[in-house]
Amino acid sequence: MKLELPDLPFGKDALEPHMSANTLDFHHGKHHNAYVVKGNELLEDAGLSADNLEALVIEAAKVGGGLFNNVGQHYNHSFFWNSISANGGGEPTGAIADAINASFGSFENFKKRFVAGGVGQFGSGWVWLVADGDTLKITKSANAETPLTDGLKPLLVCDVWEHAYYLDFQNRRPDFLTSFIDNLANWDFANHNLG
Ligand code: MN3
Repeated sequence: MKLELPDLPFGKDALEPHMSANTLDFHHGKHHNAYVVKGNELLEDAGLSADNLEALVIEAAKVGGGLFNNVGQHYNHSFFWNSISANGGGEPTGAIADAINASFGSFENFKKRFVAGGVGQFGSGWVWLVADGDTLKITKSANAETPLTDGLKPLLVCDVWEHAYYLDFQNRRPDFLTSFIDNLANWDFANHNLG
């Protein structure tokens, strides 16, 4: 299968001032696009048989190297665009709210731990809300790594590579993560993933 750059599920300026059109121009138009182009180059000779993206990520992880890095980054970014919304942020409702309270005690405690997870990811990577069976957990992953390959179900992700926030927040990664939870987190998507 070939990788395809998805359209953003919102207007490029719809997330202002929390995530600028300038950031999205670079992040989606340059960074994500580069993973798609390079990933397709490497997939041509890789002989992988997966016919959906999740299965392709798991197959590519067995190969590793540049192939996994580009396929993994395509999956992670596609998931990230759906994890943010102009109507997002604040406290969730529905099943995800109940699951967060059951696993973390309170939304405030979840938020504290999610922000700490993203801050604590040394260098480039991602912080995830995942389901491990009936329990929700916060995990972090380096570079292109993804909880999919650990048998966990991703529910929501925040990109903590510097390219995700530097134009809007400079070095203030904690502020970016707090803003992600307060203003952008797409709880409808998390509810959908929780199933
Ligand atoms: Mn990124």
